[in-house]
Amino acid sequence: MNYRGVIHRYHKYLPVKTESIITLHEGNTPLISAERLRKAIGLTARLYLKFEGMNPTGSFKDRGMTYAVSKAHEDSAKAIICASTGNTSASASAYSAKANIRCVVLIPEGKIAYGKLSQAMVHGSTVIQIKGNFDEALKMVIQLGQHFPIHIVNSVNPYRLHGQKTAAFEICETLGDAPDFHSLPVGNAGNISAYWMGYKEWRQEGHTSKTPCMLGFQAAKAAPLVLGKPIKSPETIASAIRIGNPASWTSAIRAKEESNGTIDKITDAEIVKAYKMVSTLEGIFCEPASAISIAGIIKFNKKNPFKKNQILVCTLTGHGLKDPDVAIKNSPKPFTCKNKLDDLVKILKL
Ligand code: AN7
Repeated sequence: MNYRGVIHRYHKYLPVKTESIITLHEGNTPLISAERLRKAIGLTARLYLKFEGMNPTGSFKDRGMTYAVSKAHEDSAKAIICASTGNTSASASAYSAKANIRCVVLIPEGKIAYGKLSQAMVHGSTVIQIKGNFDEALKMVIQLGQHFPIHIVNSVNPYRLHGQKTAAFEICETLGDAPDFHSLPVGNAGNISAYWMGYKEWRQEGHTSKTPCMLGFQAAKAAPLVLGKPIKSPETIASAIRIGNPASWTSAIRAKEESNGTIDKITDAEIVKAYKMVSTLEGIFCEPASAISIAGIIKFNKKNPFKKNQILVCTLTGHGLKDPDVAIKNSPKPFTCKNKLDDLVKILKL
C-alpha cells in the first residue's frame, strides 16, 4: 500500500483512533551516505545524513505535528497554538489546515527565516509577531493555554516528542542496528530528547543491540545547556535555534548523561563552514541550524577521533530553501553577462 506517514507505520507506538489520523505522509526520509564529506573531514568512520528537510513542510517537526494534531482532532479541539522560531509554526499551520482546526502562531518579529514565515501565512493561520524573542513567546503561549481552551503544540506537548522519536526507529531499521553516535542541533531540546526516547524504546523492543552516544550542539551565543543557565538574549545566524531557555532542558541533559554523550557549542563561523561543505560536497541543501550537526562532528573528531567502522548519523533537521537569505549571503555572487557569446566565453575563461 501507498506509504501513509509515521502514525500508520508505527501505530502500535503512537496510539490514536485511526479515523482521527491527520497525515501529510511525513517521515520515511532518506538516510544518505556522505562519502565526499567524510573524506573532507578526514573521518575514518562511516557517515550518514538523515535528511529531515524531505518532510512535507521541510523539517523534522512534521513527525511530531502529525501526532499532536491527530490527538487534538481526536479530542475535538477547536484551536491549536504554538510559539516558534519558524519550523514549528510552518508545520502546525499545514497540519491544522488539513485537520480544519484554527491555528495561532507566535513568532519573534523579524527573527524568522522568510520561507518559514511564508509557510505560516499561506496555510491560513493567525500569525502574530511578538516584540520579543522565542522564549518570551513560548511563555505567553503556556500562560494562555492555562486559561483558555486551546491546545499547545509546542514540544511541551508530549505527543510531539513521541512522534519525533520515529526518526530513530527509521534509522535503526535502515542500518539494521543503532548507530554508534548520533549528532543533532539542540534548540528547545525536544528533538534530542525524542531521539533518545526512540533509541531506548527500540533497544527495549529487542530490535537493536545498542543505543548511540548522543551528541547535541548549540550555537555559541545561544548555548544555555552548555553554560548551565538560561540566556536572556541568545544570538546566532541559525535562527531556528536562537533559544535561551529550552523547554526540554532536563530531558536533554538526561539524554546526554544516559547515553554517555555530550552537548557542546559551535561558533557561527563553524556553522557556515559546515553548511557550505554539505551543500557543495554532497548536493544537500539544509538550513544553517541543521549544519551544526556536521560542525559538531568536525569539532568532536579533533578531540576524540572516531574509529574506523563506527557509524555516525547526523540529522539535517530542515531544508535550506527555508532560509534563502543565508544561502545568498554566503555563496559566490552570480556573474552578469551581456547577451553575447564572447562575453560568456571571457567570463568562463575557456
Ligand atoms: C531546523 O520551530 O524550536 O532542540 O520553534 O527548526 O527540538 O528545539 C525549531 C527548532 C533544529 C532544534 N533544527 O530542535 C521552532 C523550533 C531546526 C529547527 C531545531 C529547530 P529542538
